[in-house]
Amino acid sequence: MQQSLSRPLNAEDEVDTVVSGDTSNNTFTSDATVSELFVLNGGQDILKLIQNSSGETLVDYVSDFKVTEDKLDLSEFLDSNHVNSSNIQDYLGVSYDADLKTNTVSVRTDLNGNSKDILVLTNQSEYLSVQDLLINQAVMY
Ligand SMILES: [Ca+2]
Ligand SMILES: [Ca+2]
Repeated sequence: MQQSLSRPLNAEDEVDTVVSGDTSNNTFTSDATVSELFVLNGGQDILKLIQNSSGETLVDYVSDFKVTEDKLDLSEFLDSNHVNSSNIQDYLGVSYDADLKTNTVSVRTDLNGNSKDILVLTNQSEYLSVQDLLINQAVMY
């Protein structure tokens, strides 16, 4: 039997809570103090990520994000006074892990600061670049 090297990340092992949508369009708002797994279950869904007053947020996960259908509302992290379509690549990053099948979204709140991971998209068959997110208008800020 052929052994697969791939070991997709099972986000249920990583989180405190699983939040499930239905097949219609859902809007989810993350709790900054809880690591959550969002299961979108189809439809055109929006996930708004929140940070608490001290700027902390626990990493959340989405098991079935589709860039052509779903949107991430990152307006709490990307200040529209500073961030625009020409410089968003300086503030937003995505890294792909081909073994875990994850795209990890990170943000930088100011250009001198370190970037921090805020969201892990699991079950991702390929790398999703910031450009891919922007072309599909999948990021709100
Ligand atoms: Ca959360
Ligand atoms: Ca849904």
